[in-house]
Amino acid sequence: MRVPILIAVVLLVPLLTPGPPVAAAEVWRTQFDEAVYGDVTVVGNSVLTCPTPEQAGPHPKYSPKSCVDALNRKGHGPSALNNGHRMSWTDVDDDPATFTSSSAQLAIPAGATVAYAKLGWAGSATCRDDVPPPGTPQDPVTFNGTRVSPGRFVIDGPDLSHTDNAFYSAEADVTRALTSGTVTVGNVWAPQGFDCFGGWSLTVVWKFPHATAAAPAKRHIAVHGGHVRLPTGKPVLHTPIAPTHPTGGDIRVGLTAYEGDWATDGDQMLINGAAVGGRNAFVSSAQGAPYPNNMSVDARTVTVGANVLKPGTKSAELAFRRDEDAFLVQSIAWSFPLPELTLTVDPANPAAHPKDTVAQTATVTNAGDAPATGVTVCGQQVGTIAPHATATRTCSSTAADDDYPTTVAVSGTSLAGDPLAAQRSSPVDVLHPALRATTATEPVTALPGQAVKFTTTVTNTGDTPLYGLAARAAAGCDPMQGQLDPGATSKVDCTAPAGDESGALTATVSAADRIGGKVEASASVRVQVIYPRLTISAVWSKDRARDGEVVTVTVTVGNPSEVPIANVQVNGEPAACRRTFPVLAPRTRVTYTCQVTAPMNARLTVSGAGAGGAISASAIVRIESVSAPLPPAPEPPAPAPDVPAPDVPAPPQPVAHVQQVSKPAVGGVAAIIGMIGMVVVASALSGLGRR
Ligand SMILES: [Ca+2]
Ligand SMILES: [Ca+2]
Ligand SMILES: [Ca+2]
Ligand SMILES: [Ca+2]
Repeated sequence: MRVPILIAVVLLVPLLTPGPPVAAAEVWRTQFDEAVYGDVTVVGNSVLTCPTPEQAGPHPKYSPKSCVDALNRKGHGPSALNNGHRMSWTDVDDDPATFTSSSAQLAIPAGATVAYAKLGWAGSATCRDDVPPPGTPQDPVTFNGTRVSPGRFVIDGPDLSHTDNAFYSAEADVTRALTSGTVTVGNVWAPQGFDCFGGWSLTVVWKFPHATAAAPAKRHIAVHGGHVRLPTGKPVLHTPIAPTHPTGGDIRVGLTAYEGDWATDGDQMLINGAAVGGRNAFVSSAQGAPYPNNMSVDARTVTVGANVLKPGTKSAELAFRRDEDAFLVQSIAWSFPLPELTLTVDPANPAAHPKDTVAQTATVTNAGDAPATGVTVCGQQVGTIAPHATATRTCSSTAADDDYPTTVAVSGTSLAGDPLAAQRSSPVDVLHPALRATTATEPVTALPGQAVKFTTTVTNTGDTPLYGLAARAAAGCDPMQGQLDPGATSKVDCTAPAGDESGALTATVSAADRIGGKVEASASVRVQVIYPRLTISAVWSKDRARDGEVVTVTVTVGNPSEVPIANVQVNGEPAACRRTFPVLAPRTRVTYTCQVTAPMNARLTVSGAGAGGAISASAIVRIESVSAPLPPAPEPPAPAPDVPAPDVPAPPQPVAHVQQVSKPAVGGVAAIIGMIGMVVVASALSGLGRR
């Protein structure tokens, strides 16, 4: 395609490229160079397409249909090239001010932000039988309706052969203007005519602030821009490019090029001599464009095998070869995978007792798409972890005396020597389980062998909840609650039999903390074993009386024990001395008199109700007849044990017989239990003597 080329290299925005103009080709400018939790996306579209039959005019050399077929990768030869058709503008926006426009769909993960976005566009400066649009190639384009001027503009120099058209290219940073979704670019300057092209691409680096499902590991993104022209006179072009960051994983390369013809092959892109994309690398295939061959722009990402770049190398040689085709390369965006070690520990919050061995399972995952090597975790060698593979080790430490943090650390390197590290600190809860048990400080009174129910108060005096609380005592305890938190208190009732003598009854409570640390506490209640007793004594005013003479007898009934005794009955003879008292309070006695008729020789018996006769005592009343022979002088009366002198005046000349109190028989204990706890004031009942 013979075209006079008179347009000089033009550089706009000198701030970006200070100094004298550089040669149009062989220069890559690094525009973005950062490891991010993200990746690079490239989309684009053409602004020229096949002519309608009207646009093609009468008797076209190749039918417009053959052009449309080529859009869908059908056909071959000149009829499948833009070279054979009067390429015409597309204009999809509703803006009459734009003469060209087209759209592409940009999809970046939800929640990602744009780290960098550049809009590139290019077109034929001239082409055969062209009808140029208004303005000039360096005029602003519209980007989603907003005018965007070239940040950098390049146009081919005059050194092209007569078989090449001049191309221009332009780029602008649109990071701030970019939104996800449909991208529409208008007014890309391109003439209509044979072999004309025009199109645009958008190179977007998206990222998250931290690892996410969409970006589980960082990738090193390096975006380079240029105007790398491979005209018909140049079969191969070598361009060094840096930086690179290969780490042994598959690499993605985002590419933007123009005027690569699908129907002419033999064109290659080579990285360090290895061909990427086969023998027809430039085919005007753009991500986001509706046709597989848009006849203007290559804008897409390709995957490059891990062995193409040696891990650790900082630069590469990018080469372009051509046979039939000729093209312009504008952008190379590397996306190098980086290994990334992530660490989880289980348990995440260990618990231990002082000096215990604390064991945690460390799970190390390489979240990246490149291998991690020389991996060690808590001092243990793991070696290489392949992309997305996992290794586990058990990490152990000795527990301190109190809560402390423990840290598991993992380290390694990428095949490029990048240090990798992760660590996880876990608070170790050092448990000090402790339990305190108390009972009432007041002693309990009980009969010998009596089942005594007593309450034990249990307090968790440690720093960790206790579980499985259980109490035990000689005759059993109630069930307890399942959990007792630190500082909390619980009560439990237990039963144990009193012995024959006063002593202690003990309950023991056991529990365990959440890692099985057992604790136990005991508490005892003092038991005063009591024996109910009754006493009775009788004195009479004269020992000898005439038959039929009335003699006064003074009877004293006492309860010398520590418990009230109910339903106290004085029975027997003489009948006049019988009495009933509802209760006799502890350590009280009552005294009363009765009139009996001489002579008398009888026995009075006192018993406690419910005792079944088990508590009893008796006293003899004997008054001789004056006609009877005089008996020997009686012994002087002796006071009943534990019974103080009565309040009533002592009868004159007392002559009495005092019966010793008796202990209750064992069989009577149960019946006496019911008396315990009753408090009765004897005087309120009888008005008789009390002390
Ligand atoms: Ca062409
Ligand atoms: Ca328009
Ligand atoms: Ca090609
Ligand atoms: Ca071409």
